[in-house]
Amino acid sequence: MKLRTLSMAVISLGFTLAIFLGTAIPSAWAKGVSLNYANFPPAPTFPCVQMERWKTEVEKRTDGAVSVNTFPGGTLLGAKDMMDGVINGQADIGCICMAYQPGRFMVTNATSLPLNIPDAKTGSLVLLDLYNQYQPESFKKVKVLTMFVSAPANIMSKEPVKSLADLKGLDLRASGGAAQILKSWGANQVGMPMSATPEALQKGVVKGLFSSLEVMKDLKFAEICKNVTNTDTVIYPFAVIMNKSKWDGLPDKVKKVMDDLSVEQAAWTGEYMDNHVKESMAWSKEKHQVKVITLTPEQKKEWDDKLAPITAKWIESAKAKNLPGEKIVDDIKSLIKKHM
Ligand code: 3IO
Repeated sequence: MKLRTLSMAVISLGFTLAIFLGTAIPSAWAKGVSLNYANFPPAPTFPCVQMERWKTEVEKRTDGAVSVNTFPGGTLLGAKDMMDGVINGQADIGCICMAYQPGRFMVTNATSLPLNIPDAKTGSLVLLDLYNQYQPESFKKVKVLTMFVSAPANIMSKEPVKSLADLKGLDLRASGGAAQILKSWGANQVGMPMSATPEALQKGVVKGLFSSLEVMKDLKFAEICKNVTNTDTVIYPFAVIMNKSKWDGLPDKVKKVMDDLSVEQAAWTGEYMDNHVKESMAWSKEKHQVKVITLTPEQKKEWDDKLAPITAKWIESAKAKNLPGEKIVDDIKSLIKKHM
């Protein structure tokens, strides 16, 4: 009798467990998640190319349980609304260019000081490391999915820029750290996001721009800007951010897929960028007879010397905001060595 009661108990416990497991731990990805991902520039540009790559990888690695709906070209959020739009939940994910709100992202924008980041792959890994090391206050309201940078900026212009004299008072478009560089060289720097630049160039509001050269092809700037002056100066830093409560609500397995992608995505985007700049310039020379101007070593020194005060000034302004300015700059320099 006793034995029978016991076996009954074991069997019913088994049933209960089976039902419990069946409902509480269903197949790993059972709950479908749909995410809206906003981006500000047009679809052919690198921030959007990396967005499509991230979408493909996430959907693949979650067996389709996560679907990502991408919105390039500012169709969901524009360049300057991106950060707050994601915080407010207007989009689940967004891609921001930190240069468009330089005061807001002090620590990470230090990567756009003239510290000679050699290429986008190195820069992307430096930026992501710096972010992880400092966990800046400015990103506390969001989940950072990855970060990456543009290739070093060069001058694209309608008229050739062969000297600082040619640059004097010239209306060129740039933002953030890159804008400080243009000012130091005596250009008339005009600030606006990349997404507003095609129209400004078309209308003649600006006579050129200062950014990475893949836009010569992706935004067809080679049709208007027939000249490139190689300066290889500073990068533009970017971040991909997610709404915090949306992130908190994701299954752990999904979170792991996204966290595991973070560094890989930064490296992938940097590498894509570096290769694409070469492609873009080959295309620009061949299809649009774009001329490349290289500074002489004497000129390069003259131009670089003008930039010397920028970092010192930034360190002071960082200190004024209670940030360890010197340490941040030193850390960026060591991170460059680490990833080069
Ligand atoms: C950039 C921004 C959007 C699309 C393509 C791009 N290539 C380089 C940048 C950097 C940037 O944000 C800018 O404004 O120059």
